[in-house]
Amino acid sequence: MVLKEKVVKILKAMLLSRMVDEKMGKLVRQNKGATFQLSAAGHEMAGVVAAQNLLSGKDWGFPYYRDQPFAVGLGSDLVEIFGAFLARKTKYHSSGRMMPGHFSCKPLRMPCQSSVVGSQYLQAVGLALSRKLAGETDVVYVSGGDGSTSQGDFHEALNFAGIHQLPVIFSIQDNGFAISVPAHEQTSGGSIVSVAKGHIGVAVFEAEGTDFESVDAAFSAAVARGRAGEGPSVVVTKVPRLAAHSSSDDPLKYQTKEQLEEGKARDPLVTIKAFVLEKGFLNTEEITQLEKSSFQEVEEAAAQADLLPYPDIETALDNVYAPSNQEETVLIPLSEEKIVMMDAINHAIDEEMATNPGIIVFGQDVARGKGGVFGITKNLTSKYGEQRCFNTPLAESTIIGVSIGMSLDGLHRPVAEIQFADYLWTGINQLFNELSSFYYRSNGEWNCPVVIRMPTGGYIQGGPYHSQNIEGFLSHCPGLMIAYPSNAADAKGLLKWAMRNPNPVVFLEHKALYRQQKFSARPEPDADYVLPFGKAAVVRAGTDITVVTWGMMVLYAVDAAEKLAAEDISIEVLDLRTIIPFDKEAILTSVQKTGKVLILQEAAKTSGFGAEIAALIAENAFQYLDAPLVRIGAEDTPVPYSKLLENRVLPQPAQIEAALRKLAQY
Ligand SMILES: Cc1ncc(C[n+]2csc(CCOP(=O)(O)OP(=O)(O)O)c2C)c(N)n1
Ligand SMILES: [Mg+2]
Repeated sequence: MVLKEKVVKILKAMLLSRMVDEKMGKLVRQNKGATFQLSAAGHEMAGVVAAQNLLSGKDWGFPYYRDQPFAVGLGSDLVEIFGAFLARKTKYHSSGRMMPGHFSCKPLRMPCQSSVVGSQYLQAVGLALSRKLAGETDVVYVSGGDGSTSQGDFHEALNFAGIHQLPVIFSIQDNGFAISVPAHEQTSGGSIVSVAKGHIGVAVFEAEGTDFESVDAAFSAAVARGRAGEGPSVVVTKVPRLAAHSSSDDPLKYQTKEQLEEGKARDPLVTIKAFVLEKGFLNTEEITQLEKSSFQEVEEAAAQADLLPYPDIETALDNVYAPSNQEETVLIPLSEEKIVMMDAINHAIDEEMATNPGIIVFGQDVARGKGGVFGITKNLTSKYGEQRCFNTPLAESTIIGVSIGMSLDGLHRPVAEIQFADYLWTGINQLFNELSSFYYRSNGEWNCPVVIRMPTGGYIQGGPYHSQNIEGFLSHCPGLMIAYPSNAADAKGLLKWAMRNPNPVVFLEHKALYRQQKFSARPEPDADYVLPFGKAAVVRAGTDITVVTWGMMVLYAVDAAEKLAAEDISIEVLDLRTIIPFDKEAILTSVQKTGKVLILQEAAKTSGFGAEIAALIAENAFQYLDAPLVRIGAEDTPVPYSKLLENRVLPQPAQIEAALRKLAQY
């Protein structure tokens, strides 16, 4: 594109974005259906010039909430932008689910943005890895403010992008404030530039956000570098924030009038117009004409958006989970010989990798001969190559954030490992705030088929940090699916279903069951066997008491039931197999039959998943109960290391038997 054409396009997009902001500000002040605005005034040049250096529809963008100029510069429909601002039914930008300024548009390759400052970086990096693995030459743009660079995810993303030399352009729009916090309280040294330069393999460019040539030079160099496969870049652009942080903020609480005036003197619209005049690309009259037509365009878009319908109320419940078409298949054992659960899990992944080239395994220590600290992914690297089973840095947020990004273009299905469920917490934001709700908050536009495997559970003297059971926490996160198998056959079938379904799954694997022979080892199902989530198994039928349980506790329940059968107490053991969704019908049917129930969980008792089951029964089967329901869980303490102490805390067989006897006598 010749320079004149490019600069005029940039001026037009900058004008449009500014006028959209001004119109939105008016609508908020007039109370015209909009309650909140994040103005991008002052940031226009950084976002628009970046967009103009990309190939719209080919390259990818993760613009943050103040990067409307990027979204406009890339070609977003203004009616849709106003529609999202007014929380109307729109095709893109979430259809009333996200607050204004959260962009999402599949044709423009802009995945749905969350409100969490800084979590976009790892997702952009994951997507860039997916594109690179697929041999594509797209580049991935991701933006954020100066405040966002304080987040660990930003630094994790630079590290990962550097290791893999990914085509990512990190655009940092440095306006010197994060709401009210000034740069010197935010970043050691006052700027992220020197820190970013410390990342080997990452190029750093600095630009003045009011100087077209400086911004354009930075982005064109960064894009060229990414396109040529030379690796990631950071572009730090100094920009003024000409408006308040948001429509709820008053900058006079933390800035003087003089400081605000100083900012206004650095208006990029003034400098771009001066540049256009100086170069003779347009004369004053032509600029005025362009301003008039842009104003008209913005007014018309706002008026059209106001005619859009509101979302239908009942759609609030739609798109929590993407539909899965994987039906249950018949279990045909490969032979009579039993295999242990860890081998069943390995075989499930191996078989899916063999048939689906999109499956990529990664995590800490998972590659090559080690195959994770439990050896579950052993030899997958030698079989499928370094690109399909690789180690990640020791960073859980990276593992989950990268998984999200990798899943977004539909080419890859990450099957990631978190080394111990106890260490999920350093990555929990990417799971809880990002992965689980991607489908819902984009109103079904983007889905993330990601499986995250986690060894879990106690009884192995793992102490407080290798014994946790976290299914109760995870069950309180709409959008996630959770499996917690008790035996090899279920583990294989459930994991294969998980790897073929379109939703994010947490797959909990009890460490004490990996090699368990007596109960958990089973004849191996053949490669076609899949077990859909949400179907409990009646492990043992009975008539006097129902035990509802899952994971390792299934073994204890079956042992207790066998023992008590000799005392003429007939116990039905229900293995939930999956926590979300869980089989409500099977629980209620069994409780109706027996009239007595023990809910048995390994996790600490208070607010565990057992409490949810108790509530289900109390709400729906109270009239069938012949005794108060009983719950057993661990003590409400962390799990201590000493076997003596661990036994005191975790549920024990004698305790379970005693509770069942007491229930039988009630
Ligand atoms: C993780 C997180 N913490 C806090 C917030 C609330 N918050 C929203 S924007 C913001 C300031 C961000 O500043 P910066 O990254 O510099 O971007 P700017 O708004 O200045 O463009 C804060 C604290 C949030 N959204 N996410
Ligand atoms: Mg800022």
